[in-house]
Amino acid sequence: MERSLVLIKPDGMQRGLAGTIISRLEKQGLKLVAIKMLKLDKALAQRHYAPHKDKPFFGSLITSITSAPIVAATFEGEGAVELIRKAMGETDPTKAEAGTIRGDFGLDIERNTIHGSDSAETARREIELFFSDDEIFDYHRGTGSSSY
Ligand code: IDP
Ligand code: MG
Repeated sequence: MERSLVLIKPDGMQRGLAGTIISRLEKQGLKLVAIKMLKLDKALAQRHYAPHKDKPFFGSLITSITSAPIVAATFEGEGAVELIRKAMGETDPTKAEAGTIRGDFGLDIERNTIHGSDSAETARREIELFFSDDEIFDYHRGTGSSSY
């Protein structure tokens, strides 16, 4: 089953959106299998965003993601990566469609409230950075369909 890493970024936390964002993804049928609150240190932030290390915004990205506590979560489900990317909307909230998390709540590209893995392979790398195996839970969740 596919997994994806979600982070509620400091701007999302400051605006009290952690519950709302987690709730949207849960209601979409994705299964929450790990969750924690933490303040990223520079080393973890740099590892997480390593693919962007040569980008001009890397410095400010590290400064902002380490500026305040965040919520990290792992969701599981068929097509979890793509479903979450769709629910997030475009990176730039001004381009994200209404009804998406960034379209509804994002302020600008640096304050776009949420991180979600961009591929199943990226997700594996990112989840390992944030969660140990015993922090990721295996349990049954109904699909919410008529099988109730
Ligand atoms: P994503 O979060 O939609 O996957 P990425 O391209 O992976 O977007 O970029 C990671 C994060 O870096 C973005 O969420 C955003 O906060 C920040 N970022 C991306 N592009 C820019 C930019 O052009 N200027 C400033 N920050 C940016
Ligand atoms: Mg990305």
